[in-house]
Amino acid sequence: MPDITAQLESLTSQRILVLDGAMGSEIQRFRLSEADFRGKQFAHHSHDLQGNNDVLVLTRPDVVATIHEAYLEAGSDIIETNTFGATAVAQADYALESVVYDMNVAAAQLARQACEKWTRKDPRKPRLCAGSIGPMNKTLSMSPRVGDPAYRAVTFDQVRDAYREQVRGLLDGGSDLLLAETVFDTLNLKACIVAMEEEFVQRGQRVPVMLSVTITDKSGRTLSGQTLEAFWTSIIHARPFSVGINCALGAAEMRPYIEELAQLSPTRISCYPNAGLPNAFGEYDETPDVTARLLAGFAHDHLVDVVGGCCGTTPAHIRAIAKAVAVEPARAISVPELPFSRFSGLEPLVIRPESNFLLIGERTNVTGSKKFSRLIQAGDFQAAVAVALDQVRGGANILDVNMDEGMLDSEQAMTTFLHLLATEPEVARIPVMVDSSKWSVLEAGLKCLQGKGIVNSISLKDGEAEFLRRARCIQKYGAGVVVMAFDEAGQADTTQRKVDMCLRAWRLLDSIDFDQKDVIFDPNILAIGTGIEEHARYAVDFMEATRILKRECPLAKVSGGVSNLSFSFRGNDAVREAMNSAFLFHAIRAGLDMGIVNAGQLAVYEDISPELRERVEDVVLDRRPDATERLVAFAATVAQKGMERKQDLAWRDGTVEARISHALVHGMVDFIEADVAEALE
Ligand code: THG
Repeated sequence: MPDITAQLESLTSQRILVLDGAMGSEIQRFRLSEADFRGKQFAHHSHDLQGNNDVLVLTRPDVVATIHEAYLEAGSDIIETNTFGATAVAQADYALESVVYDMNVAAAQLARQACEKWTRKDPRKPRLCAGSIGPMNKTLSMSPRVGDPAYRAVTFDQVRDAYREQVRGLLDGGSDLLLAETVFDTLNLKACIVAMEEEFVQRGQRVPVMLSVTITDKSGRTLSGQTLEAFWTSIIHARPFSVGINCALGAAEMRPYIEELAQLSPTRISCYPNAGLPNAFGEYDETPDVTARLLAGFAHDHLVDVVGGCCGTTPAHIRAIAKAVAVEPARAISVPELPFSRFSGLEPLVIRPESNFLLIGERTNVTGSKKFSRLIQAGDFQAAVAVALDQVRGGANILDVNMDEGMLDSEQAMTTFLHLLATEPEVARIPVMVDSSKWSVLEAGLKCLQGKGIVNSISLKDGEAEFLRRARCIQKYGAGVVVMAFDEAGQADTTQRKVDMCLRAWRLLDSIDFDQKDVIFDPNILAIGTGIEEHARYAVDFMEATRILKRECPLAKVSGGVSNLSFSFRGNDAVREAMNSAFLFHAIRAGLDMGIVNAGQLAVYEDISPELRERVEDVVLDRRPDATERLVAFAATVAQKGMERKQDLAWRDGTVEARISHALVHGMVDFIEADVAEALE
């Protein structure tokens, strides 16, 4: 078996490669009848088969072979198998689930034979066959029922299993590579990536993978709402040979998106547009020379490595494209992989060295909010989504979701809630952190996220083998991971134990090639001010551990559950907020990148009154033995209410500069328009 990856790398370093064009419209030219589609094999099948193009590899292989021939003759380097809809999910419409594997094997054999014939003719131009994997007619991120947004027509496991069967057939039939295309719902693609990965592991062999998304319109988003960069962030863990765009738009409209992708992705870039935008009759009439000129322009500007055609393109288009790109140089661009952690919801979240501290909204947690818990237990998921929205409007950059409650079916609650969140665009923008102490709940959550989320958490509590098993699984879903400083003996409390446990986990993750940028350490924020002497150094030790971990593992991030710190002052929000905020002030300086907080309810450090601040910092920084006593005594004199809750409008008396500055620091939008208007005068 030749190494196809090496072959593709070498070919694309020499020239632009050409895919084939549309299959469907070529099939239409044959004006096949119901009897043609049925053939002998399905003469008495229960369902009409006309229009089921995928079945033709079994019933009219001559037609499919003729089309492959035409594209190879026109100059395609890579042709696609006729398997766009050959999955059990899509074939259910025709009651042909039982022959899906055979379809994929037969289709791959047909394409492979045609390729081998043309490679023999001219060995200097090797031809390769790509197993085509379509998006399916059922989608994991959107509900087909208007009145039931949490409903899904299909489960992640069904999609994954259907793709697994297709992938197995395509590989058994001899596909040189796999091409998952026309992706409009990233979660379907993520299920496909899991299927590919599992099949590769079972076979002990991988083939190159090409991934191609569809940008539906000028919004620059997928149908399921992701921006291009969010899409890319969600699937890059597949380590594809190429990432690209096909369908929906013509080359002219696709250009800005190809430019964006070519700047972003260290992979090769593919592009196979439709023959322009459809006319009033839904037909494509961009001529071969126009498509070819546009694609040659992309090649000229070093934007693409692989080009071809989608809907409306013909062998004449491919011939023109092949001719036009033959005179362009290979792209020969290598985009560096930047050392930034990246996560995504519908939009990307990139953590750069200069990024601000990130807020992870804590209130969508049944153990962390009485209100949220009450809503979930009552089944009022809509109102629970409003809690999420509150966190986002309060500044949350990531949303922590936890359903660990004895009375709940936590897997189901997690699934329903995440399905609903996906339909609230203001919330779905940001990445989700799935929070649970049960692995099955974490995995249920991963199966709902089309973006790149974060698992909260894994640890060495159940030993190294279990830790690695979970880490590998997270890798397959392409999520980040919070690693808690916890081992077989229990929770780390001292600086040394926190660092040791995190570094032990780090080495294990490294042994399985876990992306370092996807690792988030949590060295345990534990309650201080409890009156117990051993607890006095908890905050200081957390900060010290943070400093060391950031030094030892510069690509990793550090996070923590900030509100834990002030548990012993429950009931006195003013003191809790002051403690949390003073802690954050110092922990961020020690390198803390993000924290689970009540977004929208954080006190501003500078606003804490000097007496309170001094007493709070005495406790946080463990500055004197009687620190807790003094804070407890002082706490009794401060209002029990948190700061943000009472509207203090004294700041409105300041100058316009001071007012705008106050609004920016506190994230208040109420007066900003009037203040800005005044400032502009
Ligand atoms: N590390 C990681 N994950 C975590 C934690 C951590 N997840 C859970 C928790 N700790 C972080 N989340 C919260 C959420 C809420 C509160 C504390 C931590 C909290 N809630 C109020 C209370 O209990 O007093 C509830 C108030 C209400 O009901 O309105 O303090 O450390 N990786």
